[in-house]
Amino acid sequence: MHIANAEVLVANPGRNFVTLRLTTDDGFVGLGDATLNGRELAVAAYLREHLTSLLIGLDAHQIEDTWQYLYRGGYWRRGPVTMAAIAAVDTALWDIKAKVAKLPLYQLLGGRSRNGLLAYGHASGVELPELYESIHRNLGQGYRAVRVQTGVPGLGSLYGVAASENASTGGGERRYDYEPARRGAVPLEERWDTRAYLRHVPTVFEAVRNEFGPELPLLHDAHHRLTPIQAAKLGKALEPYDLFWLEDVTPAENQAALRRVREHTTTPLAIGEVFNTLWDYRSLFEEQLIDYVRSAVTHTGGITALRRIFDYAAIYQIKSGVHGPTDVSPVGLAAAIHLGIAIPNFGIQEYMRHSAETHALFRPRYTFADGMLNPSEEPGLGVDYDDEIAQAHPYEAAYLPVNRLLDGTMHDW
Ligand code: EZ4
Ligand code: CO
Repeated sequence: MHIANAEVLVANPGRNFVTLRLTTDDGFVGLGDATLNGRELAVAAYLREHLTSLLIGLDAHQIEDTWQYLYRGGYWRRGPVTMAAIAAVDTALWDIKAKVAKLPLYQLLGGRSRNGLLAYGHASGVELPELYESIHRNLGQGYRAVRVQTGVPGLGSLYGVAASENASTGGGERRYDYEPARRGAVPLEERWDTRAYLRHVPTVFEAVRNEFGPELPLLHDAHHRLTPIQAAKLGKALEPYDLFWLEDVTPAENQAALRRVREHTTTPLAIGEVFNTLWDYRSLFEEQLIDYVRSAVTHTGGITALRRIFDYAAIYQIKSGVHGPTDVSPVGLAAAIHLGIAIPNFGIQEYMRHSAETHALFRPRYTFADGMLNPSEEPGLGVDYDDEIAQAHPYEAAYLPVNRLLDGTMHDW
């Protein structure tokens, strides 16, 4: 069984997605997600110009060897573009192998380890009443865990907070997901003041705990914006509100920063949505500096590579917390759900829910009920790609926002 065709598909059913479709000489089709938000065409070009020709004629069963061939063989290793491209190939080959075996993909990963994946939703509000309403809406949709992002007095539109009308997805529901992301040639600019944020956030979590009680798992994302000592201070200040996790407190390229944070707080830490390989986690794991791994299948070299990361994490009692924003396509999310149901150290899965147009294009068969995600029971990933629908939604340039301090200095986003 050899790879006979490799197609790179780009479409914008509400936001941009890059999908790789591999077809074997005996007619099996596999899909992989290669979406890198705001840099989509770089991965599409990497695949089209440099990988598709290498794939034709390879034995589609040789997933590990193909992974090594693309990773070692490229000479230039790691990085989000390379690893998203490799992820798409790897995921598509797992999809094919599972279809050949006539099994849902998770069965090839060792079978089911739990009844479903606990998922967390996104709640946000500029002010408390809106935030409460947003949390109630999540609970009404069945979520049993909620990420809480808040506006900060004195600052305008902020990361993670559905403040603008164009973040609305109909039915009056305001949803933060940059869906649509700011379309056009340049990104939106936001303003940031860490002192104001650090003063305000603990008051919001106190209010939310008083309103919703002690049990509901609450998460928060600081989006790489703090210095080590600021992160330590926030973690400590949030301890009374018993967070499930605090995410991306510092830009973790500097893994040593997490030592300082850990010295000061028992608030659990989650990191890794911008990481691409196991090597990015090495000291975070070995020194037990984090509690949850945020990597997505899509940005970390696929199922093969992410499973290896989770196995390494498991020996330090570190769990999965896979990135699941709407810029990971239903193909990438389906892969995460198959992996998450099988691994021993599952923690939680982010689930933001895609738009109706996105569902029409990919027809994902994973399910979400009572706050839990479950993989499809059909052979493979349980996701399709409808070319006609894709043609009706061509690529449109769109960018994530950038972030500046009040004096105009560029800051982390
Ligand atoms: O910034 O998905 O935890 N989730 C996040 C997301 C990411 C975007 C990047 O494409 O931080 O909002
Ligand atoms: Co995040």
